[in-house]
Amino acid sequence: MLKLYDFLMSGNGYKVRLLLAALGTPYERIELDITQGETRTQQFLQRNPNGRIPTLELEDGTHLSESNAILWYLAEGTRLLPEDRFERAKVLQWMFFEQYSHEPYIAVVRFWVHQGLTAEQRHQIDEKRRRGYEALGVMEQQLEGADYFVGGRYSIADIALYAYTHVAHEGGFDLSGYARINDWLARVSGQPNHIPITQA
Ligand SMILES: N[C@@H](CCC(=O)N[C@@H](CS)C(=O)NCC(=O)O)C(=O)O
Repeated sequence: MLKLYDFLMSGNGYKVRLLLAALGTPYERIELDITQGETRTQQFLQRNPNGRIPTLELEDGTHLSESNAILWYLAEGTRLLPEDRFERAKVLQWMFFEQYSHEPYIAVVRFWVHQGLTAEQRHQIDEKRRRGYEALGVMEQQLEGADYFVGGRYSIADIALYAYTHVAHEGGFDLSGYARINDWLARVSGQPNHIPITQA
């Protein structure tokens, strides 16, 4: 059986949980407390030298990390990853956007707020939020006349972007002015077998 090394509040971990639930794939979830350094033990570093969840252990004992790589691996051959060459590249485009222009601001601010801000973080937070709103602006624009991010269908691009967007308010982001994002969030949470981020 697949094993997922995870941390419940992590949106990166949630992406994988959301996809596994959508596909109805059974797996064992192993919770590691990242606030206690549990991904930095010698034992875990052998699974992922980068010391981070999510990390997926396959049936043959090999490991895969980086949430969007895991999504790609699990979605291959399913309705959640298009077959068309251009659409597949578009899925990658949005997943790279998520990692470079979205997650470093929206996810990081949420984690800071959750943990309690240090003096240095207090100094940086306005700029992080500004960049987060920039990413939300790009998403709002893309969703003009489109129900989903790629090819008019729900895909792992939506899963990757949903994970931290739907909890952006926990980092103090106000999504009330983003009508298309809100409609899209509702479409994603209305997908069959949807689970909340709080569900282990
Ligand atoms: N780019 C990675 C980011 C993974 C990541 O930052 N994981 C965090 C939790 S969301 C973590 O494990 N942090 C523990 C640590 O850095 O010690 C992905 O998409 O999977």
